[in-house]
Amino acid sequence: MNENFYKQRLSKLQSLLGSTGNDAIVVASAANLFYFTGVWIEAHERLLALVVRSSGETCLLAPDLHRGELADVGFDTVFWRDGEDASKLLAARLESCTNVAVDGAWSSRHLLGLMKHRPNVRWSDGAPLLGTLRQVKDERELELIRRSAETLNRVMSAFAPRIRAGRSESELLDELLELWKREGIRDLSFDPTVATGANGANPHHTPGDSVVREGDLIIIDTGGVLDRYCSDMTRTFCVGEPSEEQRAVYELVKEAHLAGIRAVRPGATLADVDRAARSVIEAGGYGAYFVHRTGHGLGIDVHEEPAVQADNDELIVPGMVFSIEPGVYLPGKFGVRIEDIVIVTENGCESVNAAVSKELTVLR
Ligand SMILES: [Mn+2]
Repeated sequence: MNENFYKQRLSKLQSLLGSTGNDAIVVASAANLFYFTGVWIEAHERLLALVVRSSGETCLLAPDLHRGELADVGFDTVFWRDGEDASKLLAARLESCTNVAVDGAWSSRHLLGLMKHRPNVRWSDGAPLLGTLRQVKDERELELIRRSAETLNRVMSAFAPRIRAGRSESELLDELLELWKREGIRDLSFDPTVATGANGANPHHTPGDSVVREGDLIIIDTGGVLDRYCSDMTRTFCVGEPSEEQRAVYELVKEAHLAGIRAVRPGATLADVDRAARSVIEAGGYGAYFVHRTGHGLGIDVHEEPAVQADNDELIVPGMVFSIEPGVYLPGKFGVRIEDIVIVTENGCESVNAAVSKELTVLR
């Protein structure tokens, strides 16, 4: 905790607590705790939480078995042992608090225990507070996100030539996982999507026994975790010659993706970006088949704030990081999705996955 950026994050959180009328917040997810402490702990069912009060006081409540990992963390820490009522110890740290925000990712059983000990507190969802902080990245985070993306760019480039007719989705998945391992990456952002032919019409298809056939479009969506920061990219390839419809839909999604990227600049809203991408697909007559938001924030979590969607009127600011990933999904036929992660700059954005081509690639 000797490093300045952790202190800066904490003091930003304190002032957000003040400006939103909260006396304290309970921070609890592994990702949120990492953001404020630099230590990654999966506490599973045990209670691990950081209390931050608007007055500036902080206290970490942690299972005793994590004592070693937390030795240098620099917070006032209360360790508890199995058999103790950890929520009672936590409640003691919320003495005289009236309004308390709670990490949205905290387990409800811990919250329910805490509520029992503090019946007069008004509780609220702390996810918007934490999301607001984390959605604007500092230079150090941006560098980690770029490096994580460069690893993914190499993996995707090495993987594409291995896609051929006759290979099954699960065989291809194994090769993809092997390429990640070769880069030294063991944690993935999520289970990869390898979806060939009609399976591509399911945005989150799980790879199975389906075999790639000549004339299939195949969607590959993958990402890894490097130094705790995620990457995420989707490309759609064609195995053999595409049909007229496949080509037309591919070009439409590519245009939508590029229109989304062009719409990203400080001062525009996230809804503007969604509209820019969606209107291209609507104008092409496929609006009903673009069934999800245009994108999501990315950082320590693969899905975080901000959501790039129609109802998000929040202004875009430099340092935000999110995906632009329009798609068209035609049931029984095929799907197309193209996704890059972009970093918002002073006058537009930088795509961290631009090194991997978005032109329709025909694999043979
Ligand atoms: Mn994504």
